[in-house]
Amino acid sequence: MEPSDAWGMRWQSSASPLAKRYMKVATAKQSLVCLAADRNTMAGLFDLIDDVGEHVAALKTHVDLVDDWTPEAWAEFCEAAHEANLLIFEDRKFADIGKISRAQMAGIYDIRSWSDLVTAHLISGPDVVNGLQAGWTDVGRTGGVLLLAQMSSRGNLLHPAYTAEVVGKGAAHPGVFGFIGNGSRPEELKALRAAVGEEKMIWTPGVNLAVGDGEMGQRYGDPTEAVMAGSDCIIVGSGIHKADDPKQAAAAYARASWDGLTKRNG
Ligand code: 5BU
Repeated sequence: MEPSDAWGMRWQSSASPLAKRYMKVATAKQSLVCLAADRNTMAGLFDLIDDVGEHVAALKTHVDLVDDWTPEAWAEFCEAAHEANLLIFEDRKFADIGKISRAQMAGIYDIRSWSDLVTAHLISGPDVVNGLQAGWTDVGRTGGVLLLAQMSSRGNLLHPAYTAEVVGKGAAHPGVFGFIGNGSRPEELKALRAAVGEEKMIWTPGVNLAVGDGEMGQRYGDPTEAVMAGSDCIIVGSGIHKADDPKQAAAAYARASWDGLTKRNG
């Protein structure tokens, strides 16, 4: 299948090479799954790529939660991710002023040198996006920012008026790849898609085949429903990395997400 057939308006209206890269990978693997690789050892992370790389389109990291992190091991890990044809997305949730966000793209983790995508809150104003883009430019790379328009956690303070402002400011910015939406609430996602329009991506955490409340305030919605409501990518962590058989689980999430895209188009 061609990406244009699978993605319809998402593909046609996209002016972003990065979004097109994601859509191509997702089509090739028939998977709209981003694995939240929340394991705290390098060995655990390498095992995950080996096990599930073929069934997921992107890899979301929290680089600062790995106990035995070294720059060398991380470089190898990113290499393994590239070999498995995965986009790399650091969920750093930047939120500072522009120049500090730029500086935070460097530092010990040097996120600018290996990430394709990062998350940011727009709470400090639009310059956070310019700062992050400057970070990638500093090392001759390009990347995209996913702005947090909604969150999956209960009691979060990203109320509808805030969401509307984030979408209004972010939708026109070329450095913004898209928005994080709440995967646990299809009705919120539908409203978000209506506000965002067709061009930008919506990626959604808070998704699990076991719908309901998760640990410590996390909430989960159904993967197929999230995609039908407008999500372009379901972000799944423990549903895959804590499963008895992560490979089988990743394949099940891939199927559920692809089914959602087919139904959304049909
Ligand atoms: P889980 O194990 O599928 O619950 O992991 C969810 C991941 O998505 C985890 O890495 C969170 O940091 C991330 N996340 C989230 O759960 N909710 C949000 O609103 C945002 C990110 Br933004």
